[in-house]
Amino acid sequence: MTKTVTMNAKPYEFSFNPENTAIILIDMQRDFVAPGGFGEKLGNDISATREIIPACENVLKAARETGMTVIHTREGHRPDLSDCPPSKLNRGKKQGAGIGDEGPMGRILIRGAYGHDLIDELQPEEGEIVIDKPGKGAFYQTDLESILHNRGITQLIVGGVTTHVCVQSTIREANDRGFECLLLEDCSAAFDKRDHEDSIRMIHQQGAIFGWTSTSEELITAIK
Ligand code: TIU
Repeated sequence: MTKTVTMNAKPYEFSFNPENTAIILIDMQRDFVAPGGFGEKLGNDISATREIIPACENVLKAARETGMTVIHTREGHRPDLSDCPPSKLNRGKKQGAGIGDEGPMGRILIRGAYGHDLIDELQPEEGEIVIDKPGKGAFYQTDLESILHNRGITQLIVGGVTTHVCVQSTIREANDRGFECLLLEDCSAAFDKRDHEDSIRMIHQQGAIFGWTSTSEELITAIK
């Protein structure tokens, strides 16, 4: 039985048992982190989303060595777009990023397209869970909640992109379902650094209203 560990975090220390805690990396897909993808086509500078890759790699390595549950998510849709709400489709097109349109990495945000897949550096290892999600939050219309319950997971350590959209949505969904969440500040990014910083403050304000925040270094030190 692994012991409970405690790490420095905001607004106060975060204690967890690695056996009951999952690392969840949100949407580290080429469509958000590589040139020509959905994120860039929406008019964003993707450089901040690339800067977090080394820290995410370090966390994956430490989590795998510790034997923690690792979960990856991918935002995307069926090739016939039948699971994509017209509202989402229309807004993307207005911004110049049509979900399902042909892009340099295949059809944008379509399952099976090269751009939809996870970046090379953060590919899942055998046995790790990949959740394909149609929405921003990872719980909406997925089997994530039942997978977490089946594994006895009660706490989530979260990274990925973008902090203010899919990462925050997932943390809020998880919080309402009774999971304790910690955001790794240096393993998550928004296209605009202000959105990232504001998200961090929103999550840990009011005595951890949605969860805790900390860094990859604090996590790795705690689980070593
Ligand atoms: N646009 C934006 O900031 N994010 C998304 O559309 N999806 C995710 O955050 N993954």
